[in-house]
Order: sequence, then C-alpha cells, then structure tokens
Amino acid sequence: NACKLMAKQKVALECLSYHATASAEQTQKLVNDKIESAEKYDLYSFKFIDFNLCDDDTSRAVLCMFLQCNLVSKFQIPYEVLCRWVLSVRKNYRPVKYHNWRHALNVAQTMFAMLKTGKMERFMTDLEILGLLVACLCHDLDHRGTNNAFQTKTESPLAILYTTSTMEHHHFDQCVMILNSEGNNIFQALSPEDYRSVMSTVENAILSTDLAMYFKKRNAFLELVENGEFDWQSEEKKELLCGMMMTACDVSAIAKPWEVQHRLAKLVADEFFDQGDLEKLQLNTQPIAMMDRERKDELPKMQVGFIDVICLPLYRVLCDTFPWITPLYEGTLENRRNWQDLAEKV
Ligand code: 5BB
Ligand code: ZN
Repeated sequence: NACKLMAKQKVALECLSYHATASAEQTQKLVNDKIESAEKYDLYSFKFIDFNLCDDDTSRAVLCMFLQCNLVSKFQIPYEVLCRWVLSVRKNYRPVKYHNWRHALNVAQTMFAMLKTGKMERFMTDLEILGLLVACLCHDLDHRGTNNAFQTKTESPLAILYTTSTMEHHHFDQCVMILNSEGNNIFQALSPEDYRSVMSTVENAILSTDLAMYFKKRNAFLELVENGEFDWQSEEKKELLCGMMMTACDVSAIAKPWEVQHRLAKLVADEFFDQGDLEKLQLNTQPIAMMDRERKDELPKMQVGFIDVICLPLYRVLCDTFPWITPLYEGTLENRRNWQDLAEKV
C-alpha cells in the first residue's frame, strides 16, 4: 500500500511545517482571564451570534460552556490544559470564509443550547456531553474551503488516504493529533474505558457531519421515531441521535434571525464560489450552479431547496421528539419565507 503511505507522509509533512499547539504566553493569559457568565455571552439562546465577540472572547465563551456543564471538575481536566487545548483547536482552523473557527464555535454553542435550553442533556451521560462539545469544536479542523468532491477531483493526498468522508476523516485525525500533543490532552484523567468511550463518541459525531452520512442516518432515525421510540439508551440509538444532533448544529446558521442568516449565507456562498474559481482555473471544468459566481442570482432558490431537503425535515423530526428545541424549526421556517420572497423577485 505504497500509495497510501505516500499520501500519509505528504499530509504529515504539511502538519510539521508549523507549530500546531498554542504558545505558553497565550495559554497563561487565557488561564488568568476572567470568564463571564453564560448569560453574558448569550450561550443559552438559539439566536446566539459571534459577530460582536472579539477573538479572545470566543475562547472564553468555550471555557464558559465547559465550566457550565461541570466538565472541568467531573473529569478532572487541568484548567491550564483545557485553555491550551482550546487555543490549539482555534489555531488549527484556517482563515477561510465560512468553515473557520467561528463556525466551530457556533456549532458548539448550538449544541450547548440544545442540551441546556432544549433540555436534551437528560438523555446524555456527562461523558457523552463532553464528547459532543469536543466534536463540535473539532468537526471542521483544518478545513481548506473545499469539499470532498474537490479532494477527489484533484486527487489530493487526503482523497487517496480516505476515499469516503475524506475531509471528515481528516478533521477527526486533526482532533486526535491535537489531543496527543504535549499538554493538550483534556482526557488525560479518564480511565482507559472512559477514554475509549469518549473517543468513539467524538469519532462517530465528527464522521456524522458528512452530508452523505446524514441521509443514511436520517431514514434509520425516522424509523425509530415512527415506531414510537422514547428510550435512547442503547449504543446504536445513541449514535444515531448524536449524529442527528451534530447535523442539526452544523446547519443551525439556517435557523438564525434573518439578518444573521442572510450574512452567513453570503459567507457560505463566497467560500463555494472560491472553490468554483479553482475548478475553472485548475481543472478547466464548469462548476455546479452552487459554486458558480455567474449564477449567484440563484442563491435564494438554492437556500429554499437546502431548507426543504435537508434542514426542515431534520428539525421537524427532532422537534417532534424533543419539543424544547422548536426555535430551530421556527427560525428556519421564517428564513424559508424570506428566501422564497427573494427567489420570486428574480
Ligand atoms: C447541498 C448538497 N450539495 C452536494 C449539493 C447542493 N446542496 S443544496 O442544494 O442543499 C445547497 C446548500 C445549495 C446551496 C447552498 O448554499 C448556497 C449559499 C447550500 C447551503 N449549504 N446553504 C447553507 O446556508 C449552508 Br449552512 C450549507 C451547508 C454547507 C456545508 C455543508 C455541510 C452539510 C452538513 C450536513
Ligand atoms: Zn461544519
């Protein structure tokens, strides 16, 4: 398997070319920072936005979620290690337009709001809550602003390494790499059994953020719900539920107040258009409508499609089972009306 070995080494060399973990100074500063209340950062709200937070506040908001869930004391996470880990994760996001650190923060915050305000924490163990928050923060690590299809088309080393869920496997790899870096292992005090368990939660959750996985899991999940399933305790059902929750958080920009959704959709579109430009230039191919900046007039119509095919069915089935997360469904419905209005104007 020489090909895979070569690909693995290329990926590893890329990683070596810069320091992956946070500096001592930056870590010490965060350790000494005052962490405000969860209310101050608006963490309980499904309308949370990061626009007004400075970069330092984004790290502090993450610490606030861990503290609020009692994860630091329950799993004896040394506070300094947690601070270093948060900064290292932040550092391993690239400054792409949408799939950057702020997207990861927003996904984690929606998870926090679903668990707390949405009252879903009663269905989860503390170890699962820890795994889910870590997964949200790490789920797009080292995203390059291009999707799985692009990796395949360009025969990137990552696509040679992983033929399916290419980027998602890489995001998980990066997550493991950070945890294994000196002074970054927030799981260091866990028993071997808990360690294996939380890593398997994280892996399942990150791999579930591949849209292809979502479509597979949604049918299985729908079947459970239609059979009147209310016991989410078995391992298999828990994995399905966690996967659905990850997608619900990953696309939750679609449920934000209209002004915010409009701005975020522009960022998503800009990142897609950049990939489209690369395809025109590097591959000499015509990108799909979604990635073609010549067709940006079709954006409202595409958002309606995205909402109807992916978002509303997901929020519908989750809200039927967990009614306290209904703001996600209603926010999405409201945005559908706005995008539909814009689509009719074109
Ligand atoms: C999505 C699947 N793709 C293979 C083909 C296109 N579709 S889509 O028609 O549903 C579509 C989705 C088309 C355009 C879109 O954005 C134009 C700006 C979107 C879209 N995707 N819109 C969004 O606001 C967001 Br957020 C997203 C999610 C982008 C990341 C995909 C990760 C999916 C996780 C389950
Ligand atoms: Zn994401």
